[in-house]
Amino acid sequence: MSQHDYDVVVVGAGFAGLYQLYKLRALGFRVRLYEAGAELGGIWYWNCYPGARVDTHVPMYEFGLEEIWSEWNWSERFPGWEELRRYFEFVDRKLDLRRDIQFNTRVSGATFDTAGNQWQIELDPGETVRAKFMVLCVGFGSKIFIPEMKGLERFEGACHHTARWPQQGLDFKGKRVAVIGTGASGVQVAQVASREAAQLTVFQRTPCLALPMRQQKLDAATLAEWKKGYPERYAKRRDTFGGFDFNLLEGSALAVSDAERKAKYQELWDEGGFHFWIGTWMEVLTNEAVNRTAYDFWRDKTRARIKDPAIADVLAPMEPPYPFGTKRPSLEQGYFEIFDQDNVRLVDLNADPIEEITARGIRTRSGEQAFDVIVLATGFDAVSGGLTNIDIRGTRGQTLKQRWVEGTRTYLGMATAGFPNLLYLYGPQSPSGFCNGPSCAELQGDWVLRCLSDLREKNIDRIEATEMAEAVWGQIVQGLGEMTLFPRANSWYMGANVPGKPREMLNYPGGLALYLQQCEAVADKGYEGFALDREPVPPTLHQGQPVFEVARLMAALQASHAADACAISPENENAGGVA
Ligand code: N01
Repeated sequence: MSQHDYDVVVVGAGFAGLYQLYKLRALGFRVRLYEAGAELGGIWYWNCYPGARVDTHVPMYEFGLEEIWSEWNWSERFPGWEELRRYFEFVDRKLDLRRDIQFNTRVSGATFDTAGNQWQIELDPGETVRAKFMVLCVGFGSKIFIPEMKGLERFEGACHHTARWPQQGLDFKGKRVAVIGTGASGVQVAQVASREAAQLTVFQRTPCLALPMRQQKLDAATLAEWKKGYPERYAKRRDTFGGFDFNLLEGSALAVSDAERKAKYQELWDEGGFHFWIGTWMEVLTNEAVNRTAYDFWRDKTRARIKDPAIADVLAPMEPPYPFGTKRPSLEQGYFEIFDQDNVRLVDLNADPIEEITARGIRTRSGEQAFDVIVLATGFDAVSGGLTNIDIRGTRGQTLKQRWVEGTRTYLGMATAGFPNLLYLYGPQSPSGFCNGPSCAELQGDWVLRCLSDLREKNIDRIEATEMAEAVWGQIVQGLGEMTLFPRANSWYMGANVPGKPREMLNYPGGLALYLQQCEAVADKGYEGFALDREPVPPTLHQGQPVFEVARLMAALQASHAADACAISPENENAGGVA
């Protein structure tokens, strides 16, 4: 081994990459982590726009490692980016991570050396290292998306994408601020700008069905009490849909009366956070009629907070702009009230589209408005973009980008045929976007650790997904996706936010629990569906228990779709569900 040969190169210093580094090192692997940013934190290094805050509650949005949570105390239930950065500094000190991390270094490309079963990895700034395995932990949002906008380069004020915000900060005080985009980032930045800016204009293309965050200050006494239950709460993550300490409701939303359903919605609403989204009945995400009851509940609650009915029609229209929950609901803290302020204006881009960006500001069909700052809260080439952004060349001379030109192809959402010894976390066709990041980092991450340890123990030098297994996995992911309402929205879950990107279900929609069962069964059966040292392990996917689970889930979803035919109507609604 030369000085620059590693057993494993990990890419990305967010939750997933840091967990890999810590655990691989403990297992005795020679490992090196490369990070494009100047510090730890992954997305929390880049996301430092005003108001950036996590939408997942404590203690789910942190490592489930006792050596960390036992000593770390958050000040809020939904921490802001500054506190998240302090958390990563603490994790670094406790786990002594940075000695194996190279910052300000982007992995720009990689080629597989078939003779040596090694990746030759190109770094920017220029250096080449070699590693037997490469584990990509680049997150779902490492490639930002900026839409084509005529004249954008001409704007003379400050213009920044939320995930490339200046590290030194940018003050809104006394300025005229434009926010384009109303996803999680847009909502958060608009809330702050409404308080600080002289004038704020929010440009909305699609309404954001945001939910109340219900922030809470935390103190040491509260946390000490909570911590008694942390082990159980962390253990529960693996049995749930979204890797949280709560789950989708058992039973059917159609089996309860209208009053009972509303009472349950109210309870979830009062809990705050994502409870109203993925703590509700699965049918909300699969059955149009049930979904409509959730939308109507959200709409009525939201409209009651907006004084001007014309603004209410744009923010919370009477008819759903898309099925509730099929675009990620942001969490808000007084978002809908800002539009009652004199310094805040809402532009409905469907009625008044942007024609061009000018040197002074933004010209829509109705005229030009001058700005000092334009905030591009326009999201990401999510889930797959961070992976295809790296020039990774496999055994067939093709890059990952070329291989996925018509849609992503993966096995278990972690490997692709033609790219041996390459594994990726939080990637396409894994629970990723539907799953809490730190939960996936650890639970999906544990599978990678087991895999690399098993290969080492058995002296296996090469692992590669087979095309057959890839095809089966693709069918499972797309099949499950078609039984939900997700394909009906133009969301990043479907790759539909980036023009020209193939439209497909990018995230495994069967839930984390089922996903982990399937991955573990594959490992238990000697990595079926993979080729080990070029020898395919015959796939028996159709025989394993987890696949029966998938079949059961598919049947439940199909039944729920059939129920659409006898949807809830005013006549049968009060009778308690489906006729
Ligand atoms: O990005 P988004 P985001 N003209 O893609 C609009 C995570 N996250 O950065 O809906 C005008 O959701 C676009 O409009 P439309 C979280 O998982 C988490 O906000 O496509 N507008 C949309 O409103 C989240 O889901 C946290 O019609 C255009 C917006 O830009 C994910 O990141 C914080 C446009 C993009 O919304 C992405 O969130 C931040 C155009 N040409 C992010 N193109 C927390 O946990 C796009 N838009 C707090």
